[in-house]
Amino acid sequence: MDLIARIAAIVGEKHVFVDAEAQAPFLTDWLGKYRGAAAAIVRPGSTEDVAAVLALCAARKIPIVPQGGNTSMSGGATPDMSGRAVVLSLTRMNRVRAVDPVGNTMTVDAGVVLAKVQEAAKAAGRFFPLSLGAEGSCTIGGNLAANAGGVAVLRYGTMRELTLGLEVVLPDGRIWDGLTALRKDNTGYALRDLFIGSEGTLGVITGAVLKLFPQPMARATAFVAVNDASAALALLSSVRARSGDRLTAFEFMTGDCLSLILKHISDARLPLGAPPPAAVLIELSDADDELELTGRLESALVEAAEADIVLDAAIAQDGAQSKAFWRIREGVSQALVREGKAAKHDVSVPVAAIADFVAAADAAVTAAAPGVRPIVFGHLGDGNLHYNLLPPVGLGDTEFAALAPGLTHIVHDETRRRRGSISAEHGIGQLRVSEMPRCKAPIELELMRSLKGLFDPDGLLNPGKLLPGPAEN
Ligand code: FAD
Ligand code: 2HG
Ligand code: ZN
Repeated sequence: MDLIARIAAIVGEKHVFVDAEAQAPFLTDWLGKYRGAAAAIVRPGSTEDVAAVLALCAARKIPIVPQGGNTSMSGGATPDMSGRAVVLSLTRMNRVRAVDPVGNTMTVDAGVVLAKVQEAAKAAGRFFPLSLGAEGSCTIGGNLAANAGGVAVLRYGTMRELTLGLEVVLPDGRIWDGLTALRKDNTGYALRDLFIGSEGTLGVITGAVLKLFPQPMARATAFVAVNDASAALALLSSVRARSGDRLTAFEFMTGDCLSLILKHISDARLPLGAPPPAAVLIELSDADDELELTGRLESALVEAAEADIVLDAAIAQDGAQSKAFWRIREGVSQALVREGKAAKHDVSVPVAAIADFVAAADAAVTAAAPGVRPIVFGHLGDGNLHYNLLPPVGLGDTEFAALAPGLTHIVHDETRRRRGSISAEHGIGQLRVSEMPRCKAPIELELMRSLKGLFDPDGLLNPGKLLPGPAEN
């Protein structure tokens, strides 16, 4: 029997897509930067289906590209153009398996959409804190494979810190049942943490045990105008001193970023009139009552204004206003896509070095490419900036594409100079794979390759992603 017929016998014929129209949405990425081809798109309905498909493909040396919501910002879920790969889309596996309100855990299939997990936690009187712009379509499996961050890392940590157990199918089809809900387990190497952030290169995640938290009863949100990243950094210290770990989000946007949002996102409104030089979106959350929390935020902002750190500020008066503030921040990625083809960077540096990084990177990229437009925003409280570069006005996509690798080197060199990382949360995927030999120590690459060889000796899982081939060293 041929491969497609055998896979259809496992998952059901209607869950195998071979015609071009049905395949199309799975073969390009959210940014529209990459295109690929596949032998089939396969939608398994259970862990056993995944195991059987992987065993079959391993025997025939067929590459597998795991895919969740396909919202990767690094081309991580798009196959290459060879047409040999099977794209394994996990979105049919979308059950919340169990909620344990005593242990504060939830066990889910990997294909559950993040927003559904948040809703299920809420329905159980609990809270699942991972939050990001793509939450209506990204999946828990993708969040795990990418070790997603988002806007609440400051308080709750990344996906790695929100996860207790995993179920994973290995490239040869064996199932590792690591679905434990233990808060403490010191029995050797942390396999769970190896799979988290492995970008689908070591195994296919099919289930997870997630941590739940108490529902925050109160929220206070402010949109604050500042002069630059340096003022934002001073404001971070000042708000933190007043609010401690109630500080949940601290999101930075430059004035150019705000202008771009106003240009492209029709329902976004700035609370303080014309775009300031830069702005910060701050959110506090707690079990306190709303008045007490708003009071804390207000005092911190008054103090900062007296110290000339803040230019102006608006505190949301109700849920609708808070949502409107967040709409501004959530519109950035879409606004960027509408403006043009940006060179995207997702760097992290020590928080204290962030203003210095922005100043140095801005100076270096504009010297190298006069007129280039840095659109800088991100999770400043985590030391993570999305340092996007738009082409100079009038320069075509092809001409800018030729400049982009040099600009990326500049941005990444400024990052490394500060002992930072070239990917804080979006992962390496195919976008940054050529940067790995420049930015990772040889010993790190050697260890990563050894691990890859151990889990996936034939290199069948998500080839071309994360790890450069030996020739690219
Ligand atoms: P996919 O895009 O389908 O896949 C991502 C990677 O995971 C690929 O390498 C894929 O092969 C692998 N993978 C997927 N499922 C599995 C599985 N079950 N087992 C093994 N490997 C798997 N990211 C952030 O961290 N923070 C943000 O704030 C953020 N904001 C975003 C905003 C927008 C508008 C968009 C479009 C994206 C954003 N992202 C953000 C990036 C992206 O949404 C996240 O990385 C998300 O975690 C990806 O989930 P997904 O299900 O879409 O995964
Ligand atoms: C965000 O923080 C996402 O909004 C997307 O991580 C960033 O589009 C980007 O560069
Ligand atoms: Zn982000």
